[in-house]
Amino acid sequence: MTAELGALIFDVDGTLADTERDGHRVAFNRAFARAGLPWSWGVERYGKLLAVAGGKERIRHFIDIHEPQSALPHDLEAFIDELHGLKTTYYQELLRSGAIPLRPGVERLLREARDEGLQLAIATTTSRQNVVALLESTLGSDSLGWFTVIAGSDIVAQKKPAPDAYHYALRYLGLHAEQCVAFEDSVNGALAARRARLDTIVTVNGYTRDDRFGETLLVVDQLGEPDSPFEVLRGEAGEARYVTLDLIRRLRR
Ligand code: XBP
Ligand code: MG
Repeated sequence: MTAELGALIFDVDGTLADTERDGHRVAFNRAFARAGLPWSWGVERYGKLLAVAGGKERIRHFIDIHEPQSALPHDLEAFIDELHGLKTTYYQELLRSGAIPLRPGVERLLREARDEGLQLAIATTTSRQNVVALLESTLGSDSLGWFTVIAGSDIVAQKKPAPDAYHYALRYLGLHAEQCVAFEDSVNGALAARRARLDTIVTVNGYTRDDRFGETLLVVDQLGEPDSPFEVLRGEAGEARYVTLDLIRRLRR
């Protein structure tokens, strides 16, 4: 028998909001310019760089491939830390300016889950401070209290595709994986959720539409709203036109 649904666990970047192309990418480029570096990550190049989870890891990967290290400061780790700190400042500025809304259906589903007494959690590769900035700028500061736990890169040992953020969230929720459903947008994220034995619903975005996600409950282009239905890319949603708790429960059976 399927365990009763107790919590929804959300990824952040690409899932709660389309933060990558017009958020993180733009902030990286502002940081590069500020640091006097002749680097600029275009939309397409950034899509390829997204295969590397984590902003600092992404910068290091870029350097490994494109930049002779001799041209950079000797203490590469400190250099990357500083550059990433700068990027985080620009990213949060962007969020606080209201530049990045939540994706369709996210607020509706969060509210439905709260109304039904389900717990909510976040499992992300970005930092808690970035999540706080996103939630405050979209749902208001009270919304921080909606989430039992925000499991971010600052508290777990390994970033996705490792399952650490999900394991941490599950421990905090006091629930088993069978009692929860994860929401992801990327291959690395879906893999992390699966490694934590979670059922997963994937909402793809421009960068991940053609990716293969392995075993999932459903792959859609968005959670959808009554007046703007989702497109089902993989799985069977029956008559449903947008993701609701009722649909999630049916998919889990
Ligand atoms: C996505 C990521 C992050 C962001 C950048 O995380 O891989 O690295 O691209 O954020 P998720 P940072 O989808 O799991 O939330 O620069 O803070 O790493
Ligand atoms: Mg993501």
